Amino acid sequence: MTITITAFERSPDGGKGLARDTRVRWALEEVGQAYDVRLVSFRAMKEPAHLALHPFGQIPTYEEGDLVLFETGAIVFHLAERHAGLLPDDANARARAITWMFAALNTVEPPILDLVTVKILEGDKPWRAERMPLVEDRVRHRLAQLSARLGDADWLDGAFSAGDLLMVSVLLRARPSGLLDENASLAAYVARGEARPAYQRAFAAQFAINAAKSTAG
Ligand code: GTB
Repeated sequence: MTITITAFERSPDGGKGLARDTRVRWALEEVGQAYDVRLVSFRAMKEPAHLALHPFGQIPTYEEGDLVLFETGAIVFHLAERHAGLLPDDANARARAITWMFAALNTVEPPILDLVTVKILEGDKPWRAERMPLVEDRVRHRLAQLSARLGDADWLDGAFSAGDLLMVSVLLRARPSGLLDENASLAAYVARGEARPAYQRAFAAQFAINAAKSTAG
């Protein structure tokens, strides 16, 4: 059955892979599923046709026959459940990998998103200068906790899993601030994720769209 996802017609990051369609593309590549992409403009995302797929008017969405999903965690989980490669067979190991999926989205991503909010959306507000160090310290603290748990391991719990896929995706969002590279062990963890052939294919596919748009002006 054909799988179709949506992505930004023109990503604000110009193809750095930070928009959330990249993590869905990565999951699709890891499990060997071909997919189509429908590009949507910011205006189209808020129109009824897209809102019927995504109640919050965002990307990515996922269509497979008459199944429509939104929320990257749910999409990655769906792929991981139905195809081999992203969740272990052992029930307890599987539960732990799912725990890391939630940890990535519920515990690590929020402080990183706060950083982006202060920097971009609140960049001109009078409280920015006072708030930024607090938000940065919260990210540093969370990254330190995560790297303490990772230790010398390659991945969070045994073999690479959907938990790592989401964690690496979330951590990539901290890289532009410099905070990821302050933590050598997590920077190396993210680099291991980026080195995976499936990630490389996902990154190249989203980059090609955005590079084509830049060339077209
Ligand atoms: N919780 C949802 C999920 O995980 O699927 C969040 C989805 C979401 O935030 N989508 C964003 C969106 O559609 C795109 S990824 N935003 C448009 C809107 O809300 O109107 C967030 C994103 C945007 C831009 C960059 N960037 O340029 O670097 C990175 C990430």
